[in-house]
Amino acid sequence: MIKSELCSLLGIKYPVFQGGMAWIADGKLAAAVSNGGGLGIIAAGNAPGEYVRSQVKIARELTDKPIGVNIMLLSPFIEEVAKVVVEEKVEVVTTGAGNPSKFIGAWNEAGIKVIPVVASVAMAKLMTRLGAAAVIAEGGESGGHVGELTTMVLVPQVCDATDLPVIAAGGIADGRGVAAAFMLGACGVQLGTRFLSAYECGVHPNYKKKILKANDLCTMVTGKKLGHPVRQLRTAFAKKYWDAEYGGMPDEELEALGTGVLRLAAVEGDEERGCFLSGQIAALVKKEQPAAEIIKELMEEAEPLLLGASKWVE
Ligand code: TUI
Repeated sequence: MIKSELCSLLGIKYPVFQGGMAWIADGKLAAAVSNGGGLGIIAAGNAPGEYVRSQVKIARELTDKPIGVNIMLLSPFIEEVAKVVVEEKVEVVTTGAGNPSKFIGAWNEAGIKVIPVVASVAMAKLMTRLGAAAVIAEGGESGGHVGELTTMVLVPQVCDATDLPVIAAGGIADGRGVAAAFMLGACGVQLGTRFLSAYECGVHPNYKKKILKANDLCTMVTGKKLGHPVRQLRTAFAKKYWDAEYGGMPDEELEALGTGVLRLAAVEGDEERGCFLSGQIAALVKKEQPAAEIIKELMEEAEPLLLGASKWVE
């Protein structure tokens, strides 16, 4: 069985996190993942504090295992969400899309394990100094907000730069990806796109259908002009945004074009106007299945690969 220091640090059975996908990763999905032995993570996204509190309560009804909340640092409700996670005593906070320095002290004092996403070596070093419990090294293969570096390049360098446990993310959807991440020095993995296909994932059926139909070239990155690049499926909306971005649309109009579109995709399943965030690895997501089965499959595939690594050496 695959074990790592991440399991004892967090009290989880398998070193697998479910990514905090805005408008998608709710209390029900997080509880299913935690019950399956991984770490389920509720996405705060751009939602108010009370939404996050309600989802934590839903998860607590469904599981007695540790859960996490992902805090998106560009959120307009960041201050209230930062307080809610303390009041609700969530075990783990992960952060994304920015620098969580100003919150780490208060979260640590509350006994929360703080695990920021880092997209560079400098950020990994800073988070280590400020008291993070671990870091997530997320490559640009991932869905949603992306950094410059790929997983293959980022993970070993972050592992060299910190003594903290490193969780690899971006481009991992099966046991081969898990094994590869461990070979690069990670002691855990985070998957988002793969968990979109979980039965317990309440995303709109049109979203699941698009992920299950995706191929290798199905995603593109938009939003560089406004400084927040996001990876999404190559849809009608993505092409329209791209044309606007590179056709000289003023920043305020671009901002408006990108507002509310995640909800349209995740909740309404709007295939014309929605923004369907996805990782590059969507083509490896083949069927809908329970979250616990996904985790078990990942571990069962990765284990012989790690055990058999010596086959390459004479
Ligand atoms: O955050 C994510 N994925 C996301 S957030 C999101 S919602 C949204 N995003 C952008 C604009 C509007 C709405 C959808 N998907 N993943 C974690 C992640 N964090 N990936 C990359 C980073 C990152 C990048 C740069 C973290 C820190 C960083 O440096 C910050 C700094 O200030 O130096």
